[in-house]
Amino acid sequence: PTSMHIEELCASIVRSHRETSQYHVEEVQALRWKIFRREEIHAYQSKSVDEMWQLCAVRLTDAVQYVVEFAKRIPGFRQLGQNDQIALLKSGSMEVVLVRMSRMFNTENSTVFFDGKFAGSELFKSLACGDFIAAVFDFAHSICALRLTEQQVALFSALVLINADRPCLEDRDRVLRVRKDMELALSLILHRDNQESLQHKLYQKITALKSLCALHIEKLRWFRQLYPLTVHSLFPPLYKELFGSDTDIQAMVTL
Ligand code: 4D8
Repeated sequence: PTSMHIEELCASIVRSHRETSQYHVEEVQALRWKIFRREEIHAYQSKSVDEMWQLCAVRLTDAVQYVVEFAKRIPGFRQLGQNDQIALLKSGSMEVVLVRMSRMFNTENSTVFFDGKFAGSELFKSLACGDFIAAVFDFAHSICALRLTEQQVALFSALVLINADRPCLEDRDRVLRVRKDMELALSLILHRDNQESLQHKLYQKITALKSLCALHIEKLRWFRQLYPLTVHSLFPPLYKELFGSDTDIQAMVTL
């Protein structure tokens, strides 16, 4: 690939990221004063475990849908086989949601934009997975500490998604070729920003993302055992297909 080609690739991925972010950085800044009041936090904390899980599953699926749209606009993604597109989204969409969460995170008071206002980790108490929520908040802090630009977030997200090491890929070589372009694009951006030292730090974050997502799946298994009917009849189909163990892919095929 020529450097011109990589320039265009960068521009295209940055555009895709911008077009598939529900909120733009300036809008998020303007929303920072919106914080849940004590009574509102109490109302979330008083929800039953299954009620709060359902709400989070719905909110999370919403965020995932934007990530799917982002993936589709990554040059080369749509040219992969359908099964490989699904395999990449199954393992990568939650990771990208967690990367995107850092854009909606306020490090000053450790709150995240959720359900219309900024919420601290205590708001998620009724999920009964405090260790997972704490780890997610820690991760958001650590990404925010890198002070990434929107361009860097865009390229890093693409790199997280296009991963040739994911299980069940049919045409690993093809994914690898797309991957190589993403790596070049990220290097180009970091070089241009004079921030080459970020490269190593970003690759380290990928390890943390992987364990967070494994923990999410583990929590879902635990929840499904306790509330199989809630998962079966009230969770969004896309959520079940992405994170559940079943191999049924109806909602994914129609993405
Ligand atoms: O732009 O789509 O509005 C988190 C979910 C973010 C999970 C969402 C969530 C986001 C993970 C709801 C539940 C990150 C934004 C809002 C909803 C990502 C936790 C908080 C998006 C960025 C902030 C703002 C709970 C949006 C981790 C885990 C899920 C369970 C089902 C228990």
